[in-house]
Amino acid sequence: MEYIKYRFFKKASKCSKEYQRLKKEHSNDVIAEITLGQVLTGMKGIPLLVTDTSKLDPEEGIRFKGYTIPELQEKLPRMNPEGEPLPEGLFYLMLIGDIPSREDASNLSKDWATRAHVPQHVFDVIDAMPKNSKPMTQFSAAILSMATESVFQKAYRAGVSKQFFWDSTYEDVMNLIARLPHLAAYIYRRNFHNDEHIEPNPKLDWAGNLAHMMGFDSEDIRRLFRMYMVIHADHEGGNVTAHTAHLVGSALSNPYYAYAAAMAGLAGPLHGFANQDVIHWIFEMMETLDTETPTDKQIEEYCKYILDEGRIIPGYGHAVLMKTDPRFTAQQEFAEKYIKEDPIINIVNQLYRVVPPILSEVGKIKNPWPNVDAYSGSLLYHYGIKEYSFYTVLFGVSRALGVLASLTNDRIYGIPIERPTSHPLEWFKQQVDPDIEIPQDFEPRQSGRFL
Ligand code: AMX
Repeated sequence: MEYIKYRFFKKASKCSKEYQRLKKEHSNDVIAEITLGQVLTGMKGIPLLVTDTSKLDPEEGIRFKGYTIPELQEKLPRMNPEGEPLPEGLFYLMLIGDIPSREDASNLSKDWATRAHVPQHVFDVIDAMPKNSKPMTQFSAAILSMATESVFQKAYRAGVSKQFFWDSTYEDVMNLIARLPHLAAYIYRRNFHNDEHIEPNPKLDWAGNLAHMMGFDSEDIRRLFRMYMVIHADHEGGNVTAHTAHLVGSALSNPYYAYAAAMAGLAGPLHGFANQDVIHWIFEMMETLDTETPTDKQIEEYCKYILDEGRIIPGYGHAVLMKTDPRFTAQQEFAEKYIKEDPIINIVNQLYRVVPPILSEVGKIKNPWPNVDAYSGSLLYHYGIKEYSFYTVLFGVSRALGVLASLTNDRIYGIPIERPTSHPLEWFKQQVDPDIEIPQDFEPRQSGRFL
């Protein structure tokens, strides 16, 4: 067993024993109460999932294994001293729980390079789709079609014991992460560069190789990609992508199935689609206002018009966060450090001044502050990746790091199939107002009686 896998096994099997002990000794202890409001607003704030890779604090933002983004920028290994941390280092941290050495990160790069071969039939599946298929449609279909390679599925069919499920899951997870850059770059070159594909360079790091296969070889873009891949990698377990992968994985579907399903969730406008939607929205605003340099007043009026139309302002608000997203701040600092002047970045900064007071006035919006997506598109656009319908695919490549590290944990912990209980709306009415009149044809069912 190679040493990173062995280190994971040693660390995770201790946690697995603790998981099983808690289950055995404390299953009947009450840990939380839930309100009807939480049920009716998307299960917000109910502690329902075990996720060890990262934790989101509403005021402070994300911590990966306890480390904030600025702490990671200081501690994680880099390619060169003035550059950005390597996503390989963050994956190691999320998987094993310790800050890796430069050598550990570099060994992960090499390991992924040896696993990066994408079978031809996956490219054939992509090529069979019309060119106007959305990049996220092609990306999730390609991941699904790669399930032919699942080591877990073969091990399961061969009758491997439950206690070893983590082993073949680990292999799938490493293979899948290793192949995502090639898939993403293939879709990018297919849609936007006349199918002129670029072979991987196994000597490059994971993010650098993705940039290379997309056709970008400058150190500036490699630095941007390393930063982008680190800050988008995980956002605890309840977001749509992470929760979907966990849910589908809990049925013992193989990691390719679980991640393809998660990518269908990431493609939604309230989630990862915002990564591309922000730039689309800015262009739509410039076109409507008939100017590339709108004033604060014009932006304010446009935002009010959008809200009056019952539409959302993408890149603003969050289901958990209540402050400016530290991932937004990390990107803003990146821009301040490396980019002198850019018209779209100027507008993004202008929106940061103008939008929060307007959203605050609406009242019902819990968080008027920007999230990660408010900035990311402007950086990609600045460096020449102007095809914004592709941006969510980059988000998907990055998010695999956290979500698939979690899936490997799920398998070593032996987390069971997820199966919450549902009730008709009338049942909920009864819980809060028992005197309410029940419709004649309504027969309540006992909770948890049927699978
Ligand atoms: N623009 C307009 N309306 C907004 C809004 C925004 N940016 N943010 C929230 N609202 C509205 C909601 O649509 C909801 O309206 P409703 O009661 O009429 O249905 C109301 O305000 C209350 O919403 P909330 O409790 O503050 O947020 P939520 O948990 O329901 O939704 C989120 C969170 C992110 C989906 C929402 O803020 C939003 O739609 N933001 C814009 C899209 C976006 O940027 N998504 C990316 C999030 C980060 C990510 O996953 N990548």
